[in-house]
Amino acid sequence: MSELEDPSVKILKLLKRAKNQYVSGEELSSILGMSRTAIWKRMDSIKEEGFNIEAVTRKGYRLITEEDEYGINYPYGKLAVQSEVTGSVIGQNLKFFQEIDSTNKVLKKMAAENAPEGTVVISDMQSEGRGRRGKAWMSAPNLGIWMSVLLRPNLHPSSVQTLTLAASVAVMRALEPLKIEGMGIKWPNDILINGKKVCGILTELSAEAEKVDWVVLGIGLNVNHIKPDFPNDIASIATSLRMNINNCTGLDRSVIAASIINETEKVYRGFIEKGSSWIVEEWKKRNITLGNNIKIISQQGGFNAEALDITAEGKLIVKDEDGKIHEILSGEISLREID
Ligand code: BTX
Repeated sequence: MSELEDPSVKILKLLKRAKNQYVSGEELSSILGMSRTAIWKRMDSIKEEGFNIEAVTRKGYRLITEEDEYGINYPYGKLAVQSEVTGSVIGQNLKFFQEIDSTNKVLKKMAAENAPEGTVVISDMQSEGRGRRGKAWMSAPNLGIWMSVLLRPNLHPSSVQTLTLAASVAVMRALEPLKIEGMGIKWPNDILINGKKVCGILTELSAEAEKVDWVVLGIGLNVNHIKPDFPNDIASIATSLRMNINNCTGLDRSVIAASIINETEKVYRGFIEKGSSWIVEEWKKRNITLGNNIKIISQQGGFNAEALDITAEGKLIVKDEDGKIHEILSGEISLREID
């Protein structure tokens, strides 16, 4: 356990590890180096987040959990997420809100005020969740993961596109244990399940000419929605994890959010240590764009092309109908319907 960790998170980890068994106040106090009264006070903060803790004289404390076939259903909150975080940077500083305008907006402000690398903002709901070019991102309460991660990479601004790809790789890696069929990354970083969007990523940055100051990775993941939860205008293009798992009555958002945080740290380290070619390989293994006929839509209009490859910087290489090769940095692409 890291020295900097919140004692409430340490206690929660120990109670979870005990798996419904009692942990004595004495044991907690000797492991954590805190008085038994201090531990007792910390239990309140854990209970406040919705955890069911039983305290019995001479036995100690016990975390009472409910479990279904998809795992234990913990409450969704700061301590719940942090008690599943395994890395040492991302998620150590974590702000959790019930409701805010946009996690990206809040984290960008914190970044400008020198928040440390790895700071994470999560909200149960967003009143002004945003996608690219100011489009609205539906972020209703109780249903999804609306989260932003702050990075301060020592990179040239032109390399940020690779970081965007890295974020989609991290989300895919976190979701792979769910074994959902038909899930993949659409260039650059939407995650689709059988053609419908389950996750969108919005990367925003501040940079000087030669160096990035900060990057905010905003991740929106639909977790527990059923079809009527989506407004009419997106019901036919959106999906959730739950909708793609047979008989699923709901997944634990804390555990999934923490897995995304943990994988983001691993993939980010991989990028720093092994370079962008490693990210490109990881991305290619999971993409659903390359090899397809697609329509490139930009402000200048649209053209049909075949998606051939991506460059080391994450640009999409396409061949148009006249055989001309283009490298595309951003803009919107949509997969062309194939009869
Ligand atoms: P995007 O511009 O690719 O997608 C936006 C489009 O996706 C919308 O115009 C709409 O058609 C559709 N859409 C809206 N809400 C949803 C949804 N919940 N599920 C599926 N499709 C939807 C993608 O932008 C990037 C989204 C990032 C969202 C995160 S949430 C945390 C962070 N904070 C914030 O304000 N944005 C990011």
